[in-house]
Amino acid sequence: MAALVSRLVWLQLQLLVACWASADLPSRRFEYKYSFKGPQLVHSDGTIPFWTHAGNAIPSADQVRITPSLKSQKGSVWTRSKLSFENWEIEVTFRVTGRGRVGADGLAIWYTAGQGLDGPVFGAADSWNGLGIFFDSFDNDGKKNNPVILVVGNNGNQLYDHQNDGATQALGSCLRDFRNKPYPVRARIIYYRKILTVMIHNGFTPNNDDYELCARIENLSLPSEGYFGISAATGALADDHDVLSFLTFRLFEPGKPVEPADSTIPQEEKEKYREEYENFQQALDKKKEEFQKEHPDVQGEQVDDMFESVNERELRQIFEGQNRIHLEIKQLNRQLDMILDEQRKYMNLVSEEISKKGSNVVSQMGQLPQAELDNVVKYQQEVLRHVGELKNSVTNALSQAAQLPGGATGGYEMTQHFNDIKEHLHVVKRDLGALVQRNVNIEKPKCPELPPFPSCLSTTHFFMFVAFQTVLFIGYIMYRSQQEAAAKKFF
Ligand code: MAN
Ligand code: CA
Ligand code: CA
Repeated sequence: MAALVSRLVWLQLQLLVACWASADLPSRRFEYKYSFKGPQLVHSDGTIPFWTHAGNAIPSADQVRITPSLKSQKGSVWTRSKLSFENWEIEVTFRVTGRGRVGADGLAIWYTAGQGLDGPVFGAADSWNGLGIFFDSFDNDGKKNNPVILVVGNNGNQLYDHQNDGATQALGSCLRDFRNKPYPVRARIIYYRKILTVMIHNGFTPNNDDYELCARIENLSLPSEGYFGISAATGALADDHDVLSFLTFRLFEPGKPVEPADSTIPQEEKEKYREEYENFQQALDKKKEEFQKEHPDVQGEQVDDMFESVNERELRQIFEGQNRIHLEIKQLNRQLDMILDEQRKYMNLVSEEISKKGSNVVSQMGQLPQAELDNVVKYQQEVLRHVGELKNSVTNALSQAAQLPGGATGGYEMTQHFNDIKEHLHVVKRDLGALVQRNVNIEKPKCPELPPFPSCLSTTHFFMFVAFQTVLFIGYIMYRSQQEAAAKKFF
């Protein structure tokens, strides 16, 4: 009993400690405007969304080669806009690779008041205002203390001592060999409550948790607004300096609510829409330029107005077309529902009559064998099943039409949806064809007169009606697609 009580107390204590520890942890929010990562890191024109690159940097789909392993190269990548987060965390994943036992010169991660697009400090500007974290591969001062990781602050007035590997200028450092590792190396840099913490994942494992502390600097004041950047350089010796991802998170004090950003939309979706929007804008700008070239007399603002209205008209047309399709499919669905209902009533009547008149009907049917009677019933059931399938198919088409994107969210997706609807209608048509074929093929037993039925839609009329509707609808869809295509060509 005593053991149980002490165990309970121990558990409660642990829980308290855990609560207290987690209460002190900041919450983080991913900031896509200050981040990049594969697998679609670049736009089709080779630029990185929200970032600028300079010098010998080569962005590609899954990484940015800040420098290739050629002599005297310099490259850098900078956020296009300044950020003003009081607290932040970044996670940079990179590889430094070279064939030599010794490589050069290294890579730097920056948070500075201005973009240091070019310069002598690992490919970026000297006299920076802010923070530089240097992954210095080459031992310029010959003290056998490289590769090394240095944290160097600057208020905009200091020049970096490259010849001495900044030996007297570092706020903190750690010796780490980050070259030629089996997995990418990762740096996690946290700036929280004026404390800078640099954690390094040495790239020996793919494991997410293998970070080690490199440096911790307290009371560090950084510019309230700044750019993130990453740069690299080579000299007489050279390495490839490749950055796979740069992820930025804004940190929020515990208890303080995370500002409601547009975070309810998944990141990939936002990226996709943004990219589509940017592509759309680019195409529009190009058209405007072409138009301006052809009509130099028209004022720039007038051109803007003109193209804006074209843009809006396209959106309205897409929206209206979509609405019409939606309504037409709805109508078709309603009609199918009615037909299905009539068919069911008819079947019920048949079976009721048969059971009512029993042997009487069978005898009325004269020589009609039981097997053939079964055939008639089976055939009717099959008709019902097929109509049911048809209805499902139309319902699917209807739901697909309802999901059509509501704005300029991509011609490609729009075409896909239309294709899907066409596909469904194709199935409807094929089923109808098969049904009609069966109708012809089945050798109809000579039925004796059945009790009189209420006058309702005949099967042939029904098929003709549905086929007519389908053909009408397919025609309409094709007409719409052509119209859309023509509208797009206009852009
Ligand atoms: C040369 C110079 C140095 C550089 C080394 C290693 O000595 O370009 O600045 O650090 O090569 O690349
Ligand atoms: Ca060096
Ligand atoms: Ca050195």
